Amino acid sequence: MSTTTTPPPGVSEQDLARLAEHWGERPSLRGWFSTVDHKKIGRRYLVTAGFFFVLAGLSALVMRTQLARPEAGVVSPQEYNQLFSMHGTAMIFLFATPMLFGFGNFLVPLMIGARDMAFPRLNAFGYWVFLFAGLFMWASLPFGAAPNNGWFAYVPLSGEQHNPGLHMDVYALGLLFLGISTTAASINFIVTALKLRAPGMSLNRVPLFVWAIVATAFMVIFALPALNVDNAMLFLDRRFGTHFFDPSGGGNVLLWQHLFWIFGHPDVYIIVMPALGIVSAVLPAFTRRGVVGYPLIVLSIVSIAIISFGVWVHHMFATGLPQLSYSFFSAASTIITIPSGIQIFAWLATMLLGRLVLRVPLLYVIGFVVTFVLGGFTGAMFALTAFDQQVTDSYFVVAHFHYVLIGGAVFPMLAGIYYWLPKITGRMYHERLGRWAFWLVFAGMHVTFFPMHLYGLFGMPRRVYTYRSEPGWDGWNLVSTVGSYLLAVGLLLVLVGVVHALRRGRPAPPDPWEGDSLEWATASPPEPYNFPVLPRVHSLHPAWDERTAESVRAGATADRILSDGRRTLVTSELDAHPERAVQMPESTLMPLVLAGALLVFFTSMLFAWYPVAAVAALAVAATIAVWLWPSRRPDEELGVSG
Ligand code: HEM
Ligand SMILES: [Cu+2]
Repeated sequence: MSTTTTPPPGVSEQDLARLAEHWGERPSLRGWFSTVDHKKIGRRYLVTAGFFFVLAGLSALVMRTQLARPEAGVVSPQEYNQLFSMHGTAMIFLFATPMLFGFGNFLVPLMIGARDMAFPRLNAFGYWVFLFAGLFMWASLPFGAAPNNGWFAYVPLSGEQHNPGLHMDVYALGLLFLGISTTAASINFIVTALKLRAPGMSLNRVPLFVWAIVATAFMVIFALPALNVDNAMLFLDRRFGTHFFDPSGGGNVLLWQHLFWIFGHPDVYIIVMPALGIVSAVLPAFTRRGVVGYPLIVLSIVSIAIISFGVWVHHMFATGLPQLSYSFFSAASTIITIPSGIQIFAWLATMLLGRLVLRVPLLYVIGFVVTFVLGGFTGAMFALTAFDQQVTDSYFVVAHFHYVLIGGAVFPMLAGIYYWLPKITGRMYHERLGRWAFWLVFAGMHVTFFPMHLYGLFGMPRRVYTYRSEPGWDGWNLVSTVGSYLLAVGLLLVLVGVVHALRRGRPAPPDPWEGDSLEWATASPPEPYNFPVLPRVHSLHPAWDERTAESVRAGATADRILSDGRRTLVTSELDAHPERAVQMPESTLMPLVLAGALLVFFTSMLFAWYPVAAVAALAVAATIAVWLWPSRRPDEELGVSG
């Protein structure tokens, strides 16, 4: 039963018709390109990031095929360098973060009971920039011009002298371009979660997933500038003869590494944190109880966000920095395991105290706990500098971070995909197909990456395109490769499951799981306006709360003003007290045009067509001016009766 057919009492048919008229879009080509609906944009983020994941995964399969046997010749060393660099760069920047932001885009407004993100046009703009920047980077691979110096692009190897050609220009410009998108999305998440929460959703009633997204957004705002500055300096060094990283000109090589890891370490948490938020969101539905220790989890989210900025040097223990700094960063790296541990224990307690419903999303959550704890364990070993210096740049490291990233991000994402698929598509998935996929993914992951610990300890270095036959290396490498194919088949089955659901899936009811947060109080898929009346929140689990349901029945915030246009409610930051209604922007092509102008700018910078770049820069400025030109009537801020 969907909320369209029967309006909740207190809302008239006319109200619904008015809402549909203001928020709905006629399906047309222009409408497709100009939409600012957070649900459509969120879906596009998920699909596009999934597409980049497939490309990065195929790169990994080629690498694993090359490494199956010693002295193989599937790819050349130059090709191998580009493959692992694009694989790592794309997995981190074009898949993990955008995928999680896709979940955030779709879910944050629904979970907080709003009608859209705070800045819908900025949201659309962020998506187009992400798409264009991703294509910009991937397009270099078929031309043999892809980044080729690893995902962290250390100088001097990425400098002009050692690395002529376009490879590292693609890296620097691509990441600068992409950074615009990530920054825009982060600002949007912060403002949305602070200002658009449903009345009554005070800070202690904000869903853990939303907390996680907001903490992540803050981390992005503080961490990303370091990476942007780094890449801008790299590009200037390479193209315009500056010496930021060149010691012969007074520059400093380690400066790259410091700035990179000031960004890069928090980035690990930027990836894992929202994924942990997914776990906290999924668990209540499959344990039939709220997550244990809400305040402790919030505290741990906030402290991880802060401490993660104090540990970057643990990526540089082999650089010969002062001994004392090693001790400090080693200690900080150990301390950060505490808040992570708190969350794990809270989830375990939730599962122990709850009544488990063993569906596919919960399987992935269990797979996540097992895998992530193993990855955390090898990570704690690195915090010992002596051990770190032994295994640095060996396959042990590759094993460790795939346990963390696949265990800590990919498994939760898969849990999230199965959990929210009914909400996003309006269709249920096939349970048995989902289970098969899970077991293949889980087994494939461990068969691929567990042996890497071993041949890493036996001394096999990472980033080598081939190796001599050596006892302990040959056999285990073959095992890894077989595992990676197993994993690929499992992931393919996930995709088959999604397509099957879209084609054949049973229509989903509004709340198939009895979830506890507000997205389940909407239709599946939600109407363009999300909620017929904005709900009033009375507890941490509004969808389980009779009072919230009652408030919807009573038309709690069915203030005429809220259905009189494209409007949503602004509330106060701390206790979510209604302040006013605001007019939300209509669909527009502006975001696409601006992103397109930026694409022209970055492409012409890449090929050194500076006059074209100058014209594109003017076009960017003009578009922004048009975008910001005041056009809305001054009555856009409307008072509402509390
Ligand atoms: C889906 C299955 C995956 C397979 C089979 C795989 C395989 C590999 C292999 C073989 C390497 C080592 C290349 C080398 O050092 O010679 C590698 C590196 C890497 N992978 Fe993966 N990977 C997978 C998924 C992921 C995911 C999901 C992420 C991140 C979210 C990721 C991030 C990285 C990074 C950052 C590197 C390091 C690249 C560098 O050295 O610069 N991988 N992967
Ligand atoms: Cu780190």
